[in-house]
Amino acid sequence: MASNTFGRLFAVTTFGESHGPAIGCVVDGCPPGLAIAPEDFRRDLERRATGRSRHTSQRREADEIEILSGVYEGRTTGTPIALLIRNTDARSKDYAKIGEQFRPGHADYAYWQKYGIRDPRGGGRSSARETTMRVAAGVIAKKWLAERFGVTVRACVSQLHTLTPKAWDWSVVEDSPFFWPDAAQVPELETFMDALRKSGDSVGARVRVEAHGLPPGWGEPVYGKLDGELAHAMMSINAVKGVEIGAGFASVSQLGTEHRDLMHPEGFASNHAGGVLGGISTGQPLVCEVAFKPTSSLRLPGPTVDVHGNAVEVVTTGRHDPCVGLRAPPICEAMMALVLMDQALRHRAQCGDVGEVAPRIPGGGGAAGGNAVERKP
Ligand code: EPS
Repeated sequence: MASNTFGRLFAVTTFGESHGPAIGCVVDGCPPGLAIAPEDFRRDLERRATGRSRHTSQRREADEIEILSGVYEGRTTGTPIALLIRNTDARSKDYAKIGEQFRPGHADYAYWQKYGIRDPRGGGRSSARETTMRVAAGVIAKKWLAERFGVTVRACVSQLHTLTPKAWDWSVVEDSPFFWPDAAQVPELETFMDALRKSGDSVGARVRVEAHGLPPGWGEPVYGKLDGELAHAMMSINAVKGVEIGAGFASVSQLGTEHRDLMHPEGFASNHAGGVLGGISTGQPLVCEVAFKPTSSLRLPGPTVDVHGNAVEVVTTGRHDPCVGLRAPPICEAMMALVLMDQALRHRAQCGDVGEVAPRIPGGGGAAGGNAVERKP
């Protein structure tokens, strides 16, 4: 299967299936000298993991990372970093029937038509289990970006089905079982999710992901645009159906005088651009929103066809998330970090000698650490 590698100078190749012996990745192009240990991965892997609450899949994976290469005496050596996580809690018998049937809305059918063969256990290669290794690679990128440039990346869930935050406080997101920026609303979300789980149905979610502290100049016109590669990165995550940068689709109904981010020596007045102009970072916060579709593995029966073309009724067993988007913030952060790390190295390679030729215009649309873009209706 081709296209398992993401990035050019910081290139991450993932491998493995949900119910295979292990999943892993090879991170090639990491600069030497970065301190990395298994403990560095723990927090983000736990943030993404299943079983953190009753609102996610109850599969219990230890997600213990093994560093197989590329690190000597606790520091990266510049050689490929191979990371491995063994699968320890797969229940393949849950998928016995699915091997012959296509779940509506799932990758099953498209994989079958393309390859003529697939590993149906736990979704195989199309499983969200693969995102574990994106998060692992993202840990390396996040650490380098923070140490080298002071760049930080954060994400939250900004919509669950039709529910949106009534207040916005980034400081409560990490303590929330839903990565939700309004602590007072959590009981409402719990009631909603409990009813949804009982019903057997699933819903979609929107994730907001931001990077702060970027210098201007990262990103390449024309085909290597920062926002273009960000869209590619986010769309490559399982279940993603839409990506917006800055004002996104709301730009359609804006006037030019509303959309443009006025510039003053003391700062940008807003950030409808989402931190990117001409595919290149402006130094404003990079802001992206990602739409996740409802999970397609449902225990509620529905008509479908089997591999022979017969009409059948499909019921999915197994341990599934009623809303995959609820576990997605760490994955979106990791993908944004991979894009930024790759672009930072590419910028350094071509334009490292240019320096900053104009005085830097600060922030825009809220001070660093605040909401970078006004909330969209
Ligand atoms: C997934 C199906 C479930 C989830 C899995 C993603 O797998 P299983 O049926 O084997 O429990 O638990 O998520 C993870 C294991 C993970 O680590 O994210 C799917 O179909 O995508």
